[in-house]
Amino acid sequence: MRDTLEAGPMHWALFCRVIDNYGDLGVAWRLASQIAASGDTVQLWVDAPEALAWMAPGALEGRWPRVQVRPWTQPFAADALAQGPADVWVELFGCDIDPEFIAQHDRFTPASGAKASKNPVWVNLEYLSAETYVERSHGLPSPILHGPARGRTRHFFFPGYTERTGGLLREPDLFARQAAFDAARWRERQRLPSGEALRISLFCYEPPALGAWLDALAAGGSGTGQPVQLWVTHGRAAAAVRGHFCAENSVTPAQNGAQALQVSYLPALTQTDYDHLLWAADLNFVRGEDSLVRALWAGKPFIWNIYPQDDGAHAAKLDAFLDWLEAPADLRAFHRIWNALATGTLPTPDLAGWGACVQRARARLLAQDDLLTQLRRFVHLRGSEKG
Ligand code: TRH
Repeated sequence: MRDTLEAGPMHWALFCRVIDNYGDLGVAWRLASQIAASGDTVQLWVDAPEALAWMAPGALEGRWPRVQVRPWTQPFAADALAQGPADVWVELFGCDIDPEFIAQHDRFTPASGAKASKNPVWVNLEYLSAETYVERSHGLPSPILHGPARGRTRHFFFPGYTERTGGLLREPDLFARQAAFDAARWRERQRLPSGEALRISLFCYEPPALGAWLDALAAGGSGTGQPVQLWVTHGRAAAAVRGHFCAENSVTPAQNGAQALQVSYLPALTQTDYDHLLWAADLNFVRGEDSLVRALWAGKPFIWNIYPQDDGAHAAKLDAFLDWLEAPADLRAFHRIWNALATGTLPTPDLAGWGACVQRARARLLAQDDLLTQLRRFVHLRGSEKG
């Protein structure tokens, strides 16, 4: 690899396969846009980029400086190296770089005098977890023994919550933007109701406890003595809430501000506005991976709907996260019921106590470098080892 510090901006190739939902693409886009904002160039290869149309308007049309989103098709694009070979290859979430991309790289002959990375740093960026294997596995090499990449080595890079992991994505201006954020104006722009209320954002799968929780809110049971404004995100969360209120025997929520629960259905927000939603609410319900991180940065009390895995592996993952969070007993109990790992009545939210817990966790995270800073350092180190 060329000396990245001396040679100026680097060129990155990111690979992402969308499994379902928005998290894979959401993380890929955050990483790509942060790399580009730092002055490097990025090619993001993704098999289903359509959701970027609302997540990051302009991204698909090439209106984002230094980021090129390319469809990851079969056969693979013949002109993958039109912008020159990449210095860094990143596979997101265990996907495999297209063999044709590697073959094109190996066939590439730089124009005379041009510097070309014959030996890019190859990173596999893994899923986020607070489990202990993450610290053990972060940074490990994995030599490739077969196929067109035989002889190369890729390295595992694990995001995480502790110093011995790769950290979390966090853009440099995040807290300055948060401090300048005007929640009342944002709510007005989104046409959300005004008035004093407990404001709750809801982004979830289909938690079995959802129906009983909605009915309790509609019956005046927020536990805080305040009426509730529930802001429901588009997609599965909206379908689940609508489905519940259409069902017989559910308590009808308010059509106006007079009742205990007012429900607002949101359009698909940009990633930036999704952050704003989390900053404007008093209590956030998040899911998956990326919105969890954003809820931590928002510093508000939150409940996490973990992505359920067929083998039940999500139970240990949730416990590890709650341990790291140092979650109090009632917050743990809420999580276990919300994630169908226990049954019973959901505890009344302790907004002050849960919020303080999140803020302490955020302070611990802020003592560590963000993911891109760490990834860059990692890439540079691997590059200098190659010489
Ligand atoms: O959509 P998710 O459930 O994604 C999940 C997880 O990432 C999980 O780990 C993965 O294995 C699985 O998909 C396949 O939740 P997540 O991770 O929070 O991603 C949602 C993204 O969508 C996030 O980047 C925020 C963004 N978003 C918006 O931009 N606008 C919106 O209106 C909403 C609701 C979300």
